[in-house]
Amino acid sequence: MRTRIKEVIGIDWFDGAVMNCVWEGPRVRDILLAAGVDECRALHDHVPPKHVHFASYGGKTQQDEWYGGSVPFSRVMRADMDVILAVKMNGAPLPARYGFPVRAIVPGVLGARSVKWLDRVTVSDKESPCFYQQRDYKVLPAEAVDAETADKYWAQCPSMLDMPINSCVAWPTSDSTISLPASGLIDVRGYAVPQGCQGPVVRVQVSGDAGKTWTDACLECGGKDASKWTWVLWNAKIQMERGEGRKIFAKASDAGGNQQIHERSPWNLRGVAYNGYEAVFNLTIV
Ligand SMILES: Nc1nc2c(c(=O)[nH]1)N[C@H]1C(S)=C(S)[C@@H](COP(=O)(O)O)O[C@H]1N2
Ligand SMILES: [Mo]
Repeated sequence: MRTRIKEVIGIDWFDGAVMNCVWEGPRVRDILLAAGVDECRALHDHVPPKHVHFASYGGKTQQDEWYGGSVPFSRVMRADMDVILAVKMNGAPLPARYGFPVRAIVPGVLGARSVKWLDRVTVSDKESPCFYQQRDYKVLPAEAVDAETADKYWAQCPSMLDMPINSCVAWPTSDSTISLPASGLIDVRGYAVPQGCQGPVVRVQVSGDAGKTWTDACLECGGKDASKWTWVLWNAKIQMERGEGRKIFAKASDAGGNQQIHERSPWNLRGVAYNGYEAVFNLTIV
């Protein structure tokens, strides 16, 4: 958002803020049931639980005394949402920096809710009071242009949960120069992720002529047989012409019928939830 539209308050993630690996651990649902949180009773309670908080009181964070986040209780209690407390990553104990000994994993949801170094789970009628739930990770309206004008919107805007459908081109890269092969076809490779829990990605279309024509990419792993949570890696050969300032568009669709719809997403102050399909820009082809 900063690179393509205008300045934001946020870190430059570029195309790399994504995690795809094998997580293992019990469902939070089963832990809550074992702890006596009864789904039926919960539904009829005077103050029904609405949120499940994950917290790590191990140390201060930049903006708060601890780190925490919450997700809807109804999501956690659905076995098919796979909200787990992970104790293994890719078959081995969690590495320290990824949350050893235990962390929450909320697939399909922004990473901020997957609390690392977890030491408390709380069922509550309110969202987590942590700074990162209340005053961060929200898509603010365009009127919020700096910290001051944003102030009144934090309480009004919903906390982010499901991430939007997205695709990224890993090769070729923006601002680079490549030579056109004799075939006239450029090899393009990337990944795509579905919207929240509505995966898998079922189609990726690529354009080398600013959207006039689209070519279907080949889904290398994943496709309709993929788990709904995983990314798909894809490749395509597309016709492009020599010249400067060339662009590549990549547009994903998922099983839930979601598709990237904007060339560039509408701007927001924190620069979050960007999923424009303009994937490569300022490419020189010689
Ligand atoms: N305890 C703790 N958990 C945390 C954070 C943190 O600062 N402290 N950062 C969150 C954010 S914002 C993200 S994006 C993910 C990053 O997870 P990763 O390190 O496995 O990529 O961890 C989440 N869990
Ligand atoms: Mo994050």
